[in-house]
Amino acid sequence: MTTIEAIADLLHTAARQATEVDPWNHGAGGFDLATAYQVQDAVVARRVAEGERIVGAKLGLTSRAKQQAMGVHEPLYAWLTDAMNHPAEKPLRLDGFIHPRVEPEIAFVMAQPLKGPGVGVLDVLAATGAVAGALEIIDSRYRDFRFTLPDAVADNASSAAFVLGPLQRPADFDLSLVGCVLEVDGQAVDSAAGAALLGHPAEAVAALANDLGRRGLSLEPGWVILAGGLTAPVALSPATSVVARFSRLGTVRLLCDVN
Ligand code: OOG
Ligand code: MG
Repeated sequence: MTTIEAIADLLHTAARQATEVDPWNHGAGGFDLATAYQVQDAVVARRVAEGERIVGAKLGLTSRAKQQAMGVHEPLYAWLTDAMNHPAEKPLRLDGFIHPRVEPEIAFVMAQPLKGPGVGVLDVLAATGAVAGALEIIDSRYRDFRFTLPDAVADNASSAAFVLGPLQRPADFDLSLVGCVLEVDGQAVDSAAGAALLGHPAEAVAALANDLGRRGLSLEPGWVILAGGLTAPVALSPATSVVARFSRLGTVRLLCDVN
């Protein structure tokens, strides 16, 4: 078995068994970013082999708040599957997670295929069928949620679950000015505007389309794209209640089960 397949096995097993593993890139002997994306593909292939379906992609570390919180200062991308799509009305059971955290995001639902290179904000908006507020639940498989950029990429960028808010037409409002207030157990703990994501949330989606285009891949109609955490993430515990209130995009709620 190649190293790539062996690391993918360890990360996939860690996710399935909700156990932590040590990151590889503490010092010498790690792997580079290109190898990390190969591991990511192998991790996602294991999910697909078990019956999950790719339903979209996500950007990560696109805001300064997220980069500072994780100590990693470059964006990355990863894949979303149908099993990660958590219905808003259902309490989230935490027993399948290691150390879950939640972050507010802005989601795009593609109506047209979109393929880089050369994709810009206006191309993204023209190919978008709907936008929504969202909550992403991330759950790094690494001990203490600590990693380097290649580690996080290999781990499919901590992807675990996401909750979509009400879908809105991407009408005549500016997504960079959309405000978000994050409330945890009834207290406002953080806030941000869409511009936190590389200046404009659609700029993040354009970067994804351009990166995937270099690999011959496009964003596909129906796909959900998460543009990246707007604020620092917040740890989830049993019975935690999370509400993200967005201007223009409505409200997204997540309630964690009591056990
Ligand atoms: C890596 C995934 C980043 C985001 O929105 O920034 C991410 C992590 O922070 O664990 O999903
Ligand atoms: Mg995220």
